[in-house]
Amino acid sequence: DNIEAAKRRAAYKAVEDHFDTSYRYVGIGSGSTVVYVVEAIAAKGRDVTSKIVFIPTGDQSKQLIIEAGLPLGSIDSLPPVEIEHSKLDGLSALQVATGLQDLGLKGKRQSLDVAFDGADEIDEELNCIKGGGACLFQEKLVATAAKKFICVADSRKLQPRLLTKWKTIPIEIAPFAAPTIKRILITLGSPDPVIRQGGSAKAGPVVTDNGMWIMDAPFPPLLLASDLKHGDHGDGENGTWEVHHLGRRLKRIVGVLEVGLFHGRNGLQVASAGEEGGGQKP
Ligand code: DER
Repeated sequence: DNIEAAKRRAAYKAVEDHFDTSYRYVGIGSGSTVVYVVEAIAAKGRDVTSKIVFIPTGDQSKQLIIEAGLPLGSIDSLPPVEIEHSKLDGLSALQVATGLQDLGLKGKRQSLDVAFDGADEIDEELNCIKGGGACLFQEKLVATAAKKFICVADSRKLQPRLLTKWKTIPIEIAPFAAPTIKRILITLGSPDPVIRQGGSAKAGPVVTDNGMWIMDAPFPPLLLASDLKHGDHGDGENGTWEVHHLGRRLKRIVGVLEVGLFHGRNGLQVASAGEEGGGQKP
């Protein structure tokens, strides 16, 4: 039908524009759209794909890579980065960790050449809500480990601001902390956070690939640059500022593993600080 056709077109375009045969490590996301990304890459033939390691973002993504005959890697098998210990002489932990002292390693934070993934909602600044498929932790781990994060989505996902059509922020949490996290989210203005249930697929909560639960927290729509006087927060695209700071506030709740807010172009710089996924044109 035309939605599947739109997903496929978006996926083939993303691969055409952002996949390069010189790449060595490629992240593969989760969901139904990324299936077409794998199809488009596999179509390039084994002489291309056999030289590349494909990094999954969960069990579905892993199956996708295996079934497409692509070489399977894993995020914990990537080459390590080394630091010359002499560079730390006389510096405090805070000075090095906050980059006050450039260790010349920033460019080495991303070990993947590119990561392709879907999203549940995207705004015009390429901020995304992710986690509809309950894979957001490994998706963000891989997205922030990639030099380029390509979000692939059909036009249904594009909204003027986040939380327009997709009403909740998926949050991956430690099951034991669920009541406490729910209480805190309510005090932060989320009217009715719910633990995602398996429904007919599984009695009780959905258990993620990491043995965690998903709490879906409804919030009012996020703001965009157009909602605020430019520069209110003094760092360019305000919408991204909103997403970034809401994401960090939610991430700080004890028991939260990861939050399903990825932020856009601005985020690319922040992503290089290893905080959140950045985004390229879908
Ligand atoms: O969980 C996620 O963020 C996935 O990327 C997913 O929600 C996208 O799913 P779709 O491609 O099937 O719409």
